[in-house]
Amino acid sequence: MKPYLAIALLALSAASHAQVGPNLLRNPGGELYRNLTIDPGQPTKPGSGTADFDYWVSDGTVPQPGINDYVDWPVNAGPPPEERGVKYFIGGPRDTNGKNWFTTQTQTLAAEVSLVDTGLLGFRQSGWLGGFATQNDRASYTAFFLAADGQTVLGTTVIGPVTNLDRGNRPGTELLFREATGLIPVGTRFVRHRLDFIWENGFHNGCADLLGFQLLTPGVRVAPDTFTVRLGRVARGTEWSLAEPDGDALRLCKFVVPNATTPPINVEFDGWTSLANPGALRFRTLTRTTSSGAFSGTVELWDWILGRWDPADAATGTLGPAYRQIEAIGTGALSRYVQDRTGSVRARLRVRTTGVVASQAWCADVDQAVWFAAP
Ligand SMILES: [Ca+2]
Ligand SMILES: [Ca+2]
Ligand SMILES: [Ca+2]
Repeated sequence: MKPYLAIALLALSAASHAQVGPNLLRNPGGELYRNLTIDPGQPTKPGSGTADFDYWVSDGTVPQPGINDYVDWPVNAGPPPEERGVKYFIGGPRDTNGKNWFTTQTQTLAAEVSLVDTGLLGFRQSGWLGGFATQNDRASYTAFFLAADGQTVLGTTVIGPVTNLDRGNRPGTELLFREATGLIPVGTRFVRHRLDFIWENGFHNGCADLLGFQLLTPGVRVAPDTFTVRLGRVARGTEWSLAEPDGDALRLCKFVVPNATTPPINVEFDGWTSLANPGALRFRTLTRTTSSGAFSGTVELWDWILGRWDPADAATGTLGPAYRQIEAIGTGALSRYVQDRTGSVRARLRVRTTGVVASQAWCADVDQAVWFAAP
C-alpha cells in the first residue's frame, strides 16, 4: 500500500485568482433523504431522527445516519438561511451515541484525464461543520484522491473537525465554515468524499451541512516561442517541435566544448505566459539520447529577480535512448520565474555524459519542452 501523500495547499492569494466551478458533490446539504424515522426520544421533533441520504453510503456502524431539522433544532450560527435548506447531517440520535461512523460518496473525477495529469488542476473543498456547546462531538470532511484501480490513495485533504474549542464553548449548536484548496494529484481518476462523525459524550451532536467540492480554472500550457543553443548544434527540428510529445523532436548534437566538465548540450527556451503570479509553475522536458551509455539531463528555471538560474528548483535525471521526462517544479515565490510586465519565462536544458557512452558523436532529442502554469 502506498503511503498517503500530503497535498500541498495553494496559498489563498493564488486560489483567489481562480475561477471556481460548480459543486460536484451530490446531495451536499442533506436535503435528499428517504425513510425518515423520528427519534423516539424526541417525538415532538417530527423532522429529525434518522434517514437514508441519497447518494451517500454509510459505513454500516449505525442503522441509519442522523438527520436534524433547522426548525426542530435551531442553530446559533451556521450556513446562511437562504442556502442551508431544511435539514442538516448530525451524528445522532440515540443508537449512534458512543459510535464513530462515516458516510461516503465516490465519484469519477469530472475532468479530462490529460488535464488531471498535468498536475495543475486545482480544487476547493468546503463545508459547514460543528457541534453543541461545551461538548466535543464533532464532524470532519475528507477527500480521498484515488487512482484508476479505485483503491490506491494518491492524496487526501481534510477539513475539520470543528471542536468545542473552535466554537468557543458557546451555548447551543454552531456550524463553522471551513475550506481548503489544493491540486488534484496526477493519476487521480476518482474522488471519495467521506463525512466522519466523532462521538465524545451523550447525544451525538457532531453536525455538518452544505459540503462543497469544486474544480478550479485549469492551468495553461506554455510552449517556447524561441530557443537559443548555447552549446551544441541543431541537426533537425524547430521551436514547433517542442510543444507536443509526438516524436517530432529538436535534435541537438555534441559539437565543440571548452572543457570536459562543461555539458556539451546547453539550450535555453523562451516563452510567454499571461499568468504574472502563478500559483503553480513547472517546466517539463521529454528527452532521449541517440547513443546508449551514461547520460544525465538537468533542467533549470531562470529567476528574473536575482538574474540567475535557480539552483533550488533544478531537476536532474538520467537519460538514454528511450524518452525520459525531467521536470523542474517551481517552489516558493513563483513570480520570480515570470518577468515583470513582459510575462516572459525562460528555462534551460543541459545534457552531459556521466560515464561511458557508446559513441562520442552523440545527440539529444528534445520532443517536448513546455511550462505548465496554474492560477
Ligand atoms: Ca441543508
Ligand atoms: Ca453530545
Ligand atoms: Ca515534439
